[in-house]
Amino acid sequence: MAKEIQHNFLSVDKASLLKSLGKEKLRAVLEQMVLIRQLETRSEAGYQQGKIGGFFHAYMGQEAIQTAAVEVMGMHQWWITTYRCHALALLTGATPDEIMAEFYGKVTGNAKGRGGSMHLYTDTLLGGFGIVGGHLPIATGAAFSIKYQNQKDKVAVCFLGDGAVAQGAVHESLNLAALWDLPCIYVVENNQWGMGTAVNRALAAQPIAEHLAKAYGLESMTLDGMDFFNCHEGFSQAFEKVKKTSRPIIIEAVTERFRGHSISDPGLYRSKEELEAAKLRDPITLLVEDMKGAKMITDEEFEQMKKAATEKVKAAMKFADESPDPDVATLEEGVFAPEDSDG
Ligand SMILES: Cc1ncc(C[n+]2csc(CCOP(=O)(O)OP(=O)(O)O)c2C)c(N)n1
Repeated sequence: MAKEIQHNFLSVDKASLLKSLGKEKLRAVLEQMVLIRQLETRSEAGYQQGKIGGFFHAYMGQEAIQTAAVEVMGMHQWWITTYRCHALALLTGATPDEIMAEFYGKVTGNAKGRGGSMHLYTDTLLGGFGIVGGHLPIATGAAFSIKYQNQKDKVAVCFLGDGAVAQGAVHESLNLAALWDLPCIYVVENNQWGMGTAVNRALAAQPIAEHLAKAYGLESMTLDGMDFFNCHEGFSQAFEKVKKTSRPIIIEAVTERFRGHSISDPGLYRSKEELEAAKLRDPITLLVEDMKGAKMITDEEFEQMKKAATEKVKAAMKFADESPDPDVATLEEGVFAPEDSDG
């Protein structure tokens, strides 16, 4: 039996954070989390109806992490993540319309219908990437460019899964970032599973961030990824530190995904009871409860918020449905392939 890992979460004064963030900001944050959830839930139905094809990896359960990160640092950093990229695309400025049209493979999509759910981009999101750990060298390069151009207020933020931690490119990236003092925040979203493999069966050394950081002489932090406030405080501290020192930092956000690895995964490796227990700490519910406690939202207002998000997503589905397919004649556009030569 793999041993249970004890996580040392950052301690946070939630009451004062609730107060300093205030009602307006927290409502906006909750609205974003609800929109991400609705977009993915409705898309699953679109998938079942055959409107959406290809891979589809839901971020459900993990919403507090990237929502807090973008809220703290603003969308104008360099952002980069895995194929589980729907939330980060929305948070960094992609519209529900263009995301949905991309899911539908339409020409109006975020990547003109060529990327699908795993490859969304914005002006500051360098992409959703399908090769596990393969995007860390890109994030590290983005941090290098920030340092090279002496951009003092900017950082690169790279999300990766627990399943990527043992990958070689991850370690080469951390080594270079530490060696060259690159302003990169590496966030391991530990959702407990790499496809069907439990993290405790895959990684020799845990807690993840503490061990990785020690190996490369860096600072680390462990966050409760289900709790928006814990994430918010952690990202605030990390952002300030990295801007001040230009040293990279490693964060582990402990979380749980509420769906299978992808839409075609029935999740037989995880018991129903385990999943139900995880859902008791749904990040949206936790935030709503905290806001209700501070009299920042009522049940009726929350219902209204959900309805408004659903309407946005339904409109996006209509837009995607009515959009044209890409023209076959454009198939070779935007594709990088060196011209064939004799040599
Ligand atoms: C280099 C590489 N190896 C294997 C795969 C197949 N694969 C796709 S996702 C995945 C699991 C990754 O899990 P994790 O990093 O924890 O991210 P999560 O899916 O949990 O967000 C694997 C092994 C891949 N895409 N790339």
